[in-house]
Amino acid sequence: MKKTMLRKPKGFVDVYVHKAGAEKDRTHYCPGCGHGILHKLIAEAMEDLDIVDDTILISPVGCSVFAYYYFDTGNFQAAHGRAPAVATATSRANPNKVVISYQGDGDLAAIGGNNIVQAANRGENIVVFFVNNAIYGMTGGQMAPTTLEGQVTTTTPYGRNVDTDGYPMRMCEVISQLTAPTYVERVSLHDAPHIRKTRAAVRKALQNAKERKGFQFVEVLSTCPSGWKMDPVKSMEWVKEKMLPLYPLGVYRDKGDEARVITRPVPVMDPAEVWKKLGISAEADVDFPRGDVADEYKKMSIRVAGFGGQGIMVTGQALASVALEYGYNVSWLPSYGPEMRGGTANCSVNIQDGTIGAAEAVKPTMLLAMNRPSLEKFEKTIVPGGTLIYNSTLIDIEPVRKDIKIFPVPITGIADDKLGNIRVQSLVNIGAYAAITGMFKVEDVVKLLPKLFKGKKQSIIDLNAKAVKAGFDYVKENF
Ligand SMILES: Cc1ncc(C[n+]2csc(CCOP(=O)(O)OP(=O)(O)O)c2C)c(N)n1
Repeated sequence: MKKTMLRKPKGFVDVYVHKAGAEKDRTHYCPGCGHGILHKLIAEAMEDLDIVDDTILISPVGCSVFAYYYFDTGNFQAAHGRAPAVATATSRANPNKVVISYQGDGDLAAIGGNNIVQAANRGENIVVFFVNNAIYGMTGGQMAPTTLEGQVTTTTPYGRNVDTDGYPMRMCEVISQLTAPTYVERVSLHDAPHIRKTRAAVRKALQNAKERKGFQFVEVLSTCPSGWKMDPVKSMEWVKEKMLPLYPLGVYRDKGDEARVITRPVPVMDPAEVWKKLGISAEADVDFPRGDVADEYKKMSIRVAGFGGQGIMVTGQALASVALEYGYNVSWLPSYGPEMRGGTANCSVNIQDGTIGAAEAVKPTMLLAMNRPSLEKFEKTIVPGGTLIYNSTLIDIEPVRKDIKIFPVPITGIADDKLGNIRVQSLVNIGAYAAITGMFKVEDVVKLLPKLFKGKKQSIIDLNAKAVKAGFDYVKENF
């Protein structure tokens, strides 16, 4: 006797672990939701095409956000609407993988509208499964670009009015206007025969992807009983009666045998290769031997903050550039206020051996505050035991922290009164930093100035050399 065994397809993990300790044998989707059906069709197809271990699924924001609970594939979580961009990078870096971008209509057609059009236009080697349930499901039923005319949602309580809310967007029609896409089809999940057609479309798209045949787009008309405030059976009928006339099913593009296998150069990951192509010498121009640096200054996370025009960014860049020559790993991350000059500006610099994780100095080991608002804003963020250097020329208040080392240095005064040029404040900062941390030697910084100020007059380089020394000497003489 023939035995039928019911089991999960291999594209799914065995146990759905929703939260630590909460293992479930069912999904988080609402009863009657189309996502579960489509998930299953994809999981089965992946097993049959033998691509489970070769697939990376990008799950975006929306009800599909938890796709990683279910699929036994690689997974990246993408910001709302950005799955096609993440899929692009994933596919380019892993040209032998099948990359799936699984998106809802809010995600794909609203916030991610441009992302999807650009990825389609580039003909990325990705499969897009576009679940069109005519509503934002996850957030409780707001209007989506695909919401029907007259359809009541929480944001269109009187029904979608095309004059104020625009017309429902037909994404298959939009995507198939572009030249690059290989395969574009609209299918539906409203009854068994159509689920079978959806099954075929899913397989075709994944087969094409397995053969690296460019951009595959399958729009799946789906149900959202919770968002639509209908029971599952009524939802199925609603798709048939209301959605089908507006969103005709069928193949919108099939290049068939004409489809080209798309191969692209893999991005070069080796910096030495990139430098070679750009004609930059991979060798450091100057290689400074390190001096003795106290343990507390061996792993620096620095926030430099002040007014725009105070040399905040140059200070950060100089810190990172000099440290690089001592063989540290460095990062520099600028953050500009709305104005170029006079507004607030700050940057984060990391200097350390080993890998730098976050570039932003959220909890800095050192704050270099060039004006009062910066001190007031960032003093509290310094780690206990950290260091504060502040510009005592402009800051007329006392720092409040008692658990940090504090160095008031009249940076503006040294630059302006002593050296006669307020624009050299940045290098005064570097001198003070060198004296406090022992990380840089003044003569090394001076050696590097022609590189830091490439193309500038010798007199400017000389003045900055004086500035480094002045900052260094001030700290040495006063602390
Ligand atoms: C940047 C950003 N904006 C808004 C949200 C809120 N948000 C979460 S899901 C969602 C809509 C998702 O709708 P859709 O893509 O249609 O997927 P569905 O839930 O219907 O499957 C929104 C607006 C968010 N998470 N991130």
